[in-house]
Order: sequence, then C-alpha cells, then structure tokens
Amino acid sequence: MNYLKEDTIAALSTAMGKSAIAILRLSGKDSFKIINKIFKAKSKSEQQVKYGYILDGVEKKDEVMCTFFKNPHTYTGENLVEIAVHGNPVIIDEVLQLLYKNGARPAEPGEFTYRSFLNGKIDLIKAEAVCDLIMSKTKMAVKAALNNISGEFSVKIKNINDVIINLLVFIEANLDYPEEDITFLSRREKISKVDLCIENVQNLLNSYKISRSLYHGVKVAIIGKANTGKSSLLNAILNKNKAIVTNIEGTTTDIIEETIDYRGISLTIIDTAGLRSHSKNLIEMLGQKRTKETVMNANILIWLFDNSLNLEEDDIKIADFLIKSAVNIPVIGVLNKCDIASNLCLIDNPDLRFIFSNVVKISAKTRTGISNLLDVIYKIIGINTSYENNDKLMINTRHFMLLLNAFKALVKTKKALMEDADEIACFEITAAQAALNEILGFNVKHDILDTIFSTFCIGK
Ligand SMILES: Nc1nc2c(ncn2[C@@H]2O[C@H](COP(=O)(O)OP(=O)(O)OP(=O)(O)O)[C@@H](O)[C@H]2O)c(=O)[nH]1
Ligand SMILES: [Mg+2]
Repeated sequence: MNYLKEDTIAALSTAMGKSAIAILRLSGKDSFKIINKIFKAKSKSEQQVKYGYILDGVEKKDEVMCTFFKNPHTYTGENLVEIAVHGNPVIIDEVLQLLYKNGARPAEPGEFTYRSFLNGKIDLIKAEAVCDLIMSKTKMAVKAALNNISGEFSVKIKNINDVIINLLVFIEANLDYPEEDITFLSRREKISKVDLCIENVQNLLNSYKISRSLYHGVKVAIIGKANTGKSSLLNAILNKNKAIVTNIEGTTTDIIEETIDYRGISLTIIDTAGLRSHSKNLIEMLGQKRTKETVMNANILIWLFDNSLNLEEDDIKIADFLIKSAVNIPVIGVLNKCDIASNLCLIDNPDLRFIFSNVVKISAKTRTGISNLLDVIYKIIGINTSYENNDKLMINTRHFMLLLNAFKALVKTKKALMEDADEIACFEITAAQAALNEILGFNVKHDILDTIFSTFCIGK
C-alpha cells in the first residue's frame, strides 16, 4: 500500500451512483493550492463554506459547495477540503481527474482515516471503529461502534494501563532500592491491584463473542428430516410466505434465507432441504449436500422434529452427522406440530438429548412458541438484560488476541508476586502493558496497519 504522507490525496467519500450530492475529499499540504487552481468562488465571502464552480480552464464542470478545513483541527489533521458536487458518476469522475491533474493522487483504501491515526487525531481502536460503524447492520451494532469512536473502549484500556504503570513504579523501586527504608506497597496490595487488572481484562474478553455476533450477524440454519415443517418455520419467523410449503417430502431442494433484525441482532434464518436417506431424486440429493455445507457455516442450528412421529433411522443419521461435523455449534432441538400431537420426548431420549443446548416446543402452523424460540436464540448469543442496558463495545479479533496476551501476562505477574519473584513480575507486567498499548495502536507493525486499513473502502 502506498501510504506516503507527503502526498495530497483525493477520493470520493460517498457511495458511487446517482444522488443529490456527492462529497469528494482532498487532504494534504497542497489541498488549498490544488483546489484554488480549479475552484472559483462565486461570492467573495470569507466563510469556511464557499459556493462556486469547478473549472477546467474556463470550462465549467460543476456548480459546487467547497468546505475548507484548516489544519490541525480537521479529520486528518491536515488541510482538508470537502467538495460537494452533484451526485452524477460522470461529474464525480471529471472533478476527480481534475484534482489528480492538478497535483493530488488517488487515495488508497482508508487513507484519510490512516492519516488521522498517524497524526494523532484518533487511536487505532477509534480508527477501526469508523469502518465498523459504517458496516453495522443494526441499531445495537451502531451503538457499540459509536461507543468505540467516542473513546469508551480506549478509556477502559487506559485505566488498566494506569494501574499497571503505578504498580511498575513500586515493583521497580523495590528492585532498584531493596535496602532503602521507603514505604513500598505490601505484597497483598500489589496482588490486589493485579487482580483488578485481571478482572477488567477478563470483562473485555467476555464481550468478544457478543461483539462478533453484533458485527457479523448470526446465521441460524433450520435442519431436519423432510416434512418436519422447516419451511413453515422460516415463514412463521419471517411472518410471510417466503418458502413453498407442501405435504410432499422433499419440497425444498435449495437454500432459502432471509435476514431479520431481532432486537438489535442481525439474524439470518436459513431453510434447508430435508435430510433423508432413501431419496433417489438427484435435485433433492444435491440440495441435501448444500444442507450439510450450510451446517458447517452456521452459528446456531435448529434441528426440527415432527412431534407427531416417532424417532426414525434418519434422525439417528442426522445425529451422527452433527456429532461428527458440528461439534461447537449450539443445536436447539425444536419439536414442531405441537398443535396436533406430542409423541416424541427428546428431553428423555438418551441418544439425542446431549446434542441439544435447549429443547423448545412450537407449532409453525399456529405460530405458537416462535417468540420463545427467538428468545432462546438471543440467550445463546449471550445477550441478557444487563448487556442490553449497559454500554456495548466492538471488540474485534485483533483486540481479543492482544487482550488474551495481556491476560496471560497478568496471571503470570500475580504468580511471580506471590512467589516474591519481583524481576519476573516486572517482566510480565511490562508485557501486559505492551499488549494493551498495541490495542491503542502503539508499536503496531506496518504490515498489520496495512491489513487493517486495506479493509476500508477508498474515501474513508
Ligand atoms: N399441523 C401442523 N402441520 C404443520 C406444521 N408445520 C408444518 N406443517 C405441515 O407439514 C407439512 C410440511 O411442511 P413444510 O414446511 O413444507 O416442511 P419441510 O420440513 O420444509 O419439508 P421439506 O422441504 O420437504 O423438507 C405441510 O403440510 C405443512 O402444512 C405445524 O406446526 N402443525
Ligand atoms: Mg421445506
């Protein structure tokens, strides 16, 4: 990636397409020089926002508004201009080409935010959250990303680091002046400070799983034998006739899915072809192959049973398949058609019961038990009332790995302190501090930064 700081960069910052306005951004030391070559203000106002024309020589290219931001109080920390042109791809391209012709170069992905990070305007947590905020699929995800941008996650890391710095001072003083008669922290006091850090890091680690569900959404696949009511359940959850329902076995031969926002979580509900061994129909067999692939990519499985039937060989085959392939995926056992019968008692079946994280009774036909089923899914994701009411954060895999390193180093620090091995404690707690600082963006290797910012779109 060519993230050269000296260049002045330009890009379209809004989505390409037809719209009322589109914003082009220009940032770098020559921003004002370049814009003044192609922009002629219509009024002589001294205001930051100017109305006028973009000109190629004398030829008018568009009627625009230019907003001038003088460094250092700008998004990038550099001189920055935002040009609001008419949202037509032809105009956008012409104005961009003019900017390039007059000294700017095309911005790389995420380069405006990268400059903001390099110029100390934002830390790495906040930079990453800019992308998360734009990609967020639900209100709850937006809230979490916004909390990161507002600095709530950064403050938590800084608070842990403050305790570590304070501890380091005492441990180092102990090592440097063992004979001096200075009041040092007692061993118990030091350990209780480390415990506090461990607890706070642990709390952040615990938020990782929910963060990932918030960010990526959750895929819920409905599987089971043919005719158990999988498509009926999809339709009941969506509250519309999305999938065809008949009493013929093997009606669904392909994957049918739709995404809903369920109380802040983006849930993709996936209906699959029924699994049965005696089918000779090629299309159905191909559909069953897709069902098995879907299982591998799902986050949660609903294994649907027809409650009016007894267990059959096909159920045992599905159980074998799940035990082999879906080891870490929670499986909800759902008993359907409870409006007509209740023959099957999965709760008591020793061959199957251990597979299920939960067992739920429903009737897809009468829509009984659907909201209970969705609540069970919500709980499996890890969301409870306390999570709903408290501040949410976006913790990504990079943060998680570094938090884990910090956690391990803090546990070793505690052990060393308990054994009066202050030198080891000093080494380990410094390692914990380094891991936490890396979350904020200190001493991050260039290739890691490149990877982070390359996932951004051009113009961010
Ligand atoms: N009484 C009753 N019938 C149901 C219920 N759910 C589904 N059915 C009926 O069961 C039959 C099969 O329903 P589908 O939803 O097509 O079943 P499926 O599991 O998708 O079937 P395949 O696509 O063939 O695997 C239809 O006749 C439905 O009307 C229920 O809760 N109660
Ligand atoms: Mg079906």
